[in-house]
Amino acid sequence: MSNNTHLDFVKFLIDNDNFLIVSHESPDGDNIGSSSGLYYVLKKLDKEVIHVIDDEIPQNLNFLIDYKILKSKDVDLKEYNIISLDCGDIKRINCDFKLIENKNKLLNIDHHASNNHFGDLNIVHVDKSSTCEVVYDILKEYENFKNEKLIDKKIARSLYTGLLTDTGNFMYSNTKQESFYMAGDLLKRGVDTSIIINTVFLSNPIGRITLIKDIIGTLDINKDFASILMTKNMLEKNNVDYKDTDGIVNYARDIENINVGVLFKEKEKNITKISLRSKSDKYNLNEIAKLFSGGGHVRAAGCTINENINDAKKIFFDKLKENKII
Ligand SMILES: [Mn+2]
Repeated sequence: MSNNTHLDFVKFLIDNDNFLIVSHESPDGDNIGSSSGLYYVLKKLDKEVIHVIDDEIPQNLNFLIDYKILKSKDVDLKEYNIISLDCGDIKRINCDFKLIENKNKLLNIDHHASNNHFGDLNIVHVDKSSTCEVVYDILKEYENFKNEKLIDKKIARSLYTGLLTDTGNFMYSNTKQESFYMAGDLLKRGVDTSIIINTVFLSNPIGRITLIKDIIGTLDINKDFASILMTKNMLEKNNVDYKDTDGIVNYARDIENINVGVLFKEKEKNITKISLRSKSDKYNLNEIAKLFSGGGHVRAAGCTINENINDAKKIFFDKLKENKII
């Protein structure tokens, strides 16, 4: 599968006027960071741009958005190009499929190993830490091509946030030399890192902490897999929204002698979402997630099993045993 060049994308942005930015369901820092960053870029270039998310945005990422995010049903556009960010699979794009059908061109910018180049233009770099890093590279290409500055403080803040969240604050193995160069360059452009750190990581509502306490109570060890469960009842009891549960799977992963953390999330009575996180390359989580029609990266992936949470857990581990993975 071949990629378009960054310059192809830059020229497309210059030559076209109407854009619709979309990303994956359950928005995370890289999703909101890359989408809002590119939104501010397109506004700055005097393009018509709207940002569509049919999901809810996590409370700790709201500070990145100073405009109105639309729902698919509110979109009334005749001619537009869709830019899909951080989305490994066209089916995971979080908007009405009719919007995708009626587009002019679909541009696919991503870093997921599972990405099958579903766009008319594809810039997919699986070696990059985050979609924010891919967007940053494209914007640098724009700056070189036009010989003008584009990335300002606000754009830099969005991109820095996604870089931080997808690298686990530069902790994960996807953190490369280029990630630090990018961080350094964004600092030079005026990013206030303390606001980002405080807002994204150091301002947990108390309910999230009591929720984590309940979730950790379900800890179950299976060889070097540690699994935890999150039920709708726990969310209601602790007054936490499903959208504000990103990162909780790490508590299962970050245990001595454990390689993989698994969080089973009761989305609906018979819809269980599964988050997988690993701290080594012993298992390829992208391949494990694919067994259940999901995907992602080697060390971070997700999938869905349409069963109740306890059955989903059994089905998951039975399948791993069946495939001689554990
Ligand atoms: Mn990402």
